[in-house]
Amino acid sequence: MIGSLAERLTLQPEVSDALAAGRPVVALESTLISHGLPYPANVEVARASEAAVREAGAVPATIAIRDGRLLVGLDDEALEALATAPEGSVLKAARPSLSAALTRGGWSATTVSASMIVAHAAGIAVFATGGIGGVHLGAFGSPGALQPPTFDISSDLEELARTPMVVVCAGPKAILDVPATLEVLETRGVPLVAVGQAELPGFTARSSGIAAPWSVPDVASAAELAEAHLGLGLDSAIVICVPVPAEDALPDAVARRVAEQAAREADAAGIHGPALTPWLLARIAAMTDGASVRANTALIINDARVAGQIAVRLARGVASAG
Ligand code: PSU
Ligand code: MN
Repeated sequence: MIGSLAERLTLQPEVSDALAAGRPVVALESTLISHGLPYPANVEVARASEAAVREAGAVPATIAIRDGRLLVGLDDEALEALATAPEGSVLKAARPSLSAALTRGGWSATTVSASMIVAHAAGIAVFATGGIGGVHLGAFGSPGALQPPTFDISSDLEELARTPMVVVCAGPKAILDVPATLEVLETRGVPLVAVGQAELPGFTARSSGIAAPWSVPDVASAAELAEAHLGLGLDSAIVICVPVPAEDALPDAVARRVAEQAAREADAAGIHGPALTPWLLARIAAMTDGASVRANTALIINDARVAGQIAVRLARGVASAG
């Protein structure tokens, strides 16, 4: 027996103490550190996200994989190691690559899907990321159908459908086919709710131009809905979408234009598979002269803060929190 998920877990003492005492904990992913953002923005955002969770009154637990162990909570040295690892040395681990990540040794970063698996195994119910993965443009064929469909649909969507958790993000990443992503989430029974606006947040932009399936006025109502959802025991996640802070947002039209252009370039360059999302994010950073990195950084920290606030409310019991 090589080891179940539970046997592979290594929790930081602060995290296990908080969980044992029923205090609020927020899981954070690590692929955005290793594959999503350039250095030093990546390590700054990792530290600032942890600080934002703490300010809200919760304990942060950044998740990653090292030498066959599922790490729940990273110290500063580990964050730095992940952020500065030579290109290509950190595996991007998702549900389908989890066993490979554990057997190869060394560092792997966890995507939304792998982070949710590990967080759930550790007993953590609230998780923050930047933008969830979803249906890539062209997954169901391109308009005019000159290209065959790629079927590139992130394993994040499957995970959201099968793991009970509160997932806080700034919407599906703008590089995706967002309407198709919403359709898959609906089919798979995953509620998605926008906070403070009727429109679905657009990742690095305030709005995606699409109505959110559901919306609530504020974080308190989001926590109430999340508590109700988890209470039902449906085994699916609920996705809480908070818009990027206005001062760091890309204009909606700019975000959409660069996302579409980057997707066309990736297609022409033959970029596929797990490399696609990091390639698109890096290309958009270059196309916007770093403005997308500022927006991405701001939205990740904001998501961590809101996840902290939700975790605090859930730990108290929303009803008694008033
Ligand atoms: N959010 C960000 N930056 C990222 C990601 C999310 O702001 O880099 C990562 C997450 O780890 C997510 C992954 O799970 O991108 C999706 O990759 P793919 O499309 O290959 O499933
Ligand atoms: Mn993919």
